[in-house]
Amino acid sequence: MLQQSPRTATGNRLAAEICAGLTRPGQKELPSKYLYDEVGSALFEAISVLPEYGLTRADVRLLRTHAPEIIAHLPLPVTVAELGTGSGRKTRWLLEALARRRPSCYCPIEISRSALAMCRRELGDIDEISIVGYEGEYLEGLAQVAARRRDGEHLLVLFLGSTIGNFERPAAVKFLGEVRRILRTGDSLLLGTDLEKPVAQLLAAYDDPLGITAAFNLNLLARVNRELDADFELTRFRHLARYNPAARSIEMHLRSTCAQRVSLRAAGITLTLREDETIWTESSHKYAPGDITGLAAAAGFGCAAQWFDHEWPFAESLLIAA
Ligand code: AVI
Repeated sequence: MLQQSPRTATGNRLAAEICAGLTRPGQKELPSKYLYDEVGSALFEAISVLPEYGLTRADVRLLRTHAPEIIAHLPLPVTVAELGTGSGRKTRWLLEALARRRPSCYCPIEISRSALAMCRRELGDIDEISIVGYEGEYLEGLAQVAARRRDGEHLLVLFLGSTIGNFERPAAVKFLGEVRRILRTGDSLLLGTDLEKPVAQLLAAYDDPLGITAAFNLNLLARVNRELDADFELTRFRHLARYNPAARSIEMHLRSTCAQRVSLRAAGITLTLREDETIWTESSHKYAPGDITGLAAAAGFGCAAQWFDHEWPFAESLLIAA
């Protein structure tokens, strides 16, 4: 079953957000959530198995090892809502541990239709778990899941893979605060967070020698070409990954190799770019373990338990709505 937002509303939002980012005075930006169309989702799957990018493997190791313990913390019955599923592969460990205790419903929420389809293919075979997918923005989907829950049913929200790192820090607090407002006291949030590590290791993870991350980044321009009838010439842009020490984040940019003009015909705008000017496409913030409990508290959650991966520093935190 798929709950869907109207196609035109989704397309209008994409056009409005892309135009706002590209016409902003100063640094041009594109929202990182639009990296994940069908091609982008497939490229992200490839990134997640690159030797240089340990983040997904760390997330999976923690969930595989601790899923029964995580589930044991939860009051049952529980409905699981996941914000952004990717392939859904790492969620299997949690759902299988849950299914062993009680039949439950799993609600993946995704703006990417292809990721939702991938997730259904990946997880559709788990007996005792029924899947109800939501195509749309995270908070809108979560509000729908919360509105449909039965009396006495607990909600577990999964926000894995350190997607929280793709929010600016104040926006991360605001976002988790909005999640909290949709929940009831005692509901849970399992938050995956990538931790700080040496800059050289981070740069290698976000600028891999095969160029998969570069293709992932450039595909955003290809997507704008496809969806907004734009004429970005991809060979005139280079992937750039750099560490921002003040923000403790890795930034991805697309650097224009020459002065150029680009039209987004379906949006009715034309841009000019200077040589070496960049379009900022993503930030990936890294956290210290102590930051996570502070972030949780500021958003209205207490921390019930944390699990750490030491091979690729990464944390899984079970937060409870206070
Ligand atoms: C999804 N997100 C947590 C990834 C990250 O590491 O920030 C996206 C990504 N960008 C480049 N490589 C992977």
